[in-house]
Amino acid sequence: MLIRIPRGWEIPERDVTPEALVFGRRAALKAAAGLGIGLGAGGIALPALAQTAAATDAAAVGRNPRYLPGREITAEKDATTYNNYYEFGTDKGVYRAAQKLPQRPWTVKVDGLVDSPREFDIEELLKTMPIEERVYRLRCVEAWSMVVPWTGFPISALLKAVGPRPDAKYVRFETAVLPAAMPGLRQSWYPWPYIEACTVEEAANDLSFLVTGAYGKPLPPQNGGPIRFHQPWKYGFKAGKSLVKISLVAQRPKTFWEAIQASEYGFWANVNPEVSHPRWSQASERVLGSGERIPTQLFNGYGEFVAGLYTNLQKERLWA
Ligand SMILES: Nc1nc2c(c(=O)[nH]1)N[C@H]1C(S)=C(S)[C@@H](COP(=O)(O)O)O[C@H]1N2
Ligand SMILES: [Mo]
Repeated sequence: MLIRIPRGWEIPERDVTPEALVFGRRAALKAAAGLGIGLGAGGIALPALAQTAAATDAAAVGRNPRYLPGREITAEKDATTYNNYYEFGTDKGVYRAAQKLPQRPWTVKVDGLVDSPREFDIEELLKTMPIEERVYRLRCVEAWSMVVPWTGFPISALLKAVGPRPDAKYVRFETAVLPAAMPGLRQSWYPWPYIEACTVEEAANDLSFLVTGAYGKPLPPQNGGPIRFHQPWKYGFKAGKSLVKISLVAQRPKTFWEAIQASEYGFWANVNPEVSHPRWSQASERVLGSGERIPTQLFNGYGEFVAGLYTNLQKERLWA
């Protein structure tokens, strides 16, 4: 017999509010998270509580217990002051310049091979998407790494809202181009806008996450605010920042780094310690903050969730 347990987004907001009135919303949500309320069948975090809080208080969002990092969370200061965001320049200190990126108003167009193409306001996404916290590892192709408590929602929830058509094979991510705020765009030899992509099948994997917050706060612009992508089993350059358009397409898009140097930065870019970058080893990584060197893991340690995506793709250059 199949007993149906309501999922998070099916818990009406009125069921949450009374406690919030008594203890204060934030305390109530924290307490609920601590008690494991908001955990549904199979230990999936229930996003309703989170969703209620999302717009006002990202700190109260429930942490998804399926994907724990097994490593210490990187200090917020380190994760928010050591960044790759070439639109603001090629050094790691772009957080200063990135403060000029306006975060509101912000809309994301979702178009291409979908039944209902439309433009979403960021506030609407924060209110309607199943917001939860994911503590993910991030492994940059440059062989440094960090662990960040992101908040956001699986991209599958957004795709469900627009209805990908059967001929949609790839998801293409486009970053904003705002010359007044982004001095790096003057480096005109780069193929702006920053484009990234994955397959529809990869996007359907629950790990594929649209990030709207970090460390319980709105996502800072230098980390790709107000909305960026992240697939933690791939090298960090696959995670397009400050997205303005997400398109479902039939052909594999030419991605930013592939256009610059295809021999070094391929389409799949799954983390693999045994496949060296042409110019350096990928066997280990430098931990942001401590500076410690630790071994890199296949699929950045997420193989149990994603290896199955690639069993029929052995002829592809899956790793770099
Ligand atoms: N638009 C855009 N997205 C980008 C980049 C960039 O330069 N521009 N750099 C990528 C790289 S190489 C990495 S490692 C991650 C870094 O994310 P973080 O700054 O939040 O650590 O962002 C990725 N997304
Ligand atoms: Mo990177």
